Amino acid sequence: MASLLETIHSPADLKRMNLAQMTELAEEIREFLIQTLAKTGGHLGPNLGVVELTMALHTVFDTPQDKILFDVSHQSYIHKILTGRLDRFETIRQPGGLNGFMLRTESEHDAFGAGHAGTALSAALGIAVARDLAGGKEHVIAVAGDAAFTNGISFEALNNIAEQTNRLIVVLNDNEWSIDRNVGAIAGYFHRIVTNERYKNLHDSAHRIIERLGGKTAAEVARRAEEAAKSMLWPSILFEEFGLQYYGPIDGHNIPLLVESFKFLKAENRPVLLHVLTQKGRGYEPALIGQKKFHGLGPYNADTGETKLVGQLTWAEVFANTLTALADKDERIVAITAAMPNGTGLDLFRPHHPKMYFDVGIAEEHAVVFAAGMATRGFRPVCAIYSTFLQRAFDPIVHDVALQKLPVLFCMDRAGLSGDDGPTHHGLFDIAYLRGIPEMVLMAPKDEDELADMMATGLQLPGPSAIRYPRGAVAGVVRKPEPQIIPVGKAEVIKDGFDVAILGLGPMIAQARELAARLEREGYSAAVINPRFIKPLDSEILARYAGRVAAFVTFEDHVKMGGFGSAVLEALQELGSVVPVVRIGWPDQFIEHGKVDDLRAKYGLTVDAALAQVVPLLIHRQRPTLIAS
Ligand SMILES: Cc1ncc(C[n+]2csc(CCOP(=O)(O)OP(=O)(O)O)c2C)c(N)n1
Repeated sequence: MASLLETIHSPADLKRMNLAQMTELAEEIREFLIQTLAKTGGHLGPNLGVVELTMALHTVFDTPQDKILFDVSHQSYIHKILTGRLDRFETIRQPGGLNGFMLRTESEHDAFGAGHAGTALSAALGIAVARDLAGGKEHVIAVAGDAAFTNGISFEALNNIAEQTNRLIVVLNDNEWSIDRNVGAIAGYFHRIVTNERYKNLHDSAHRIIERLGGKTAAEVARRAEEAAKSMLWPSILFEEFGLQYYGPIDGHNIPLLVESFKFLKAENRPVLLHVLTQKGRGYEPALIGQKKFHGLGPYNADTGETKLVGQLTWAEVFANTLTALADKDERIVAITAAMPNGTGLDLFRPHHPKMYFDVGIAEEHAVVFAAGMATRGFRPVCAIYSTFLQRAFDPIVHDVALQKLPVLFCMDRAGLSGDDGPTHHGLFDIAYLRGIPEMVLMAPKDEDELADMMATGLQLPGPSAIRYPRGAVAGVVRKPEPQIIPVGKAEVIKDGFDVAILGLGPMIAQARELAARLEREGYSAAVINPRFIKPLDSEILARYAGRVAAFVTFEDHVKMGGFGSAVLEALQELGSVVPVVRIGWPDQFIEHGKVDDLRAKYGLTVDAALAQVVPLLIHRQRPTLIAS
């Protein structure tokens, strides 16, 4: 580790530094991030863009008294480094280590946790109003990216800020990128401000002021920088109409300018917005060339930026290729993403059907209502939204899609534990929130071939349907040349048996097969069932096995409460069955970040755990070996 960085144990150590030291520290932080994240993976690009911005914030403001909130908070790594977590930083996103997002339980400097976009302004306003009510003096600062302003919540907050408080600082961290290029009218508006000639002139003159500062006294530096900061005032009709005084846009890599701007803004007695221009991936060529890739990634070669090739297709890729092929034959199919073309795989669909592809920005609610609108006009919209982000759109799914029986297909990637990203990103609730919605058909494929079948099936249903599938690589099974329509509500019996029936939802069919093999080695006869449908559930099959087996076992990568196992229990109860059900799934608590296999072992989502629970229930079934002896 380099020398200046080693001296940082708290923001006080940063505050002692002069400009030259801060400039050097910024470079050390960049190098440290590049080298460390090469081993751990993480959000490199966004963090390289906010090194100076975060340093300036911690120079001017005093956390934990002052509250700094980061939208999404994937760009809070420098904040973590500067607030006493440098010594643990190499554990970021590692099991038992620092979380990749802000976490209130991790540090008193983390004023508000996040992982989903668009929350910073609302939360900051809540904190500011609480301060006002308590008569406090602390400053509240919300740092939000340009793409966060494509999110409705940010605008709901903007609509409310000026009415509620006189003291709130919003920092618009504008790098023109979401994960992909930022989209929509807001992105266009920011772009017009930045490319405006008048801004350029102001910007150049401010730069000249700052550049001429070399060799001047500290007081002179401060005075001239403040002059520069004030000259950065350029009206933005949009924010002014919301009652926020707009400043900027300023160079987000110019430390004295940032520091002086914050000093100046901190004395303002009205809500303000500072528009800061930053470069995502700054200081690291591979991240500047590969903006999308370096938004967030696994380990890479620090020298070249190369990552290991996965080889095997991912679920997202199979989804996108299948959708492309289906859309080749059906011109009613449209694909919708909420700012996740890369993660959902839809960037593979886009070149084939550019007119049928829609990136609506980080706007899941809008995406779903927009899909509903298209469906009323005969289109077959496919909303590709991660399980965790679709949580945002619960009401549109109920009110706009299902209630009107509209044929929208929801393809939920990252359904199940997401691993390193942690609780903000685990997709563990979708069954619970979709299962109770009338009209909904809810499916989970055991492999990629079945994913294609389910997509084809969902796309010919008269109403809404949803498919959940996990993150990562598929198993690599042989695919049929054409997807087949699956009869709705029909499970697949993979293997018959009479002592126990094991239902493995989606790819957890692997655990079901393994449990069956283990039980058979013990002398029991185990049926393996691929449920395919969580809703409607195949109660015929359940009834058949209820009359035969001594126990059911369900495996699901979802919380147990309200999940697939619960659905099986309810169905059995309605059938009048009292056959016990061993439910294997996630407990009623938030699951930390970590490696999927480790966490499954820790929380009992294993074949061993299932075996231990089911064997006592089979006690009355005599094993063949016992009969023989
Ligand atoms: C509700 C929600 N939808 C999607 C995402 C996925 N996501 C994470 S960061 C990001 C882009 C953020 O862009 P911006 O706010 O401009 O910050 P930057 O990464 O450019 O610094 C997206 C779409 C999310 N975190 N939350």
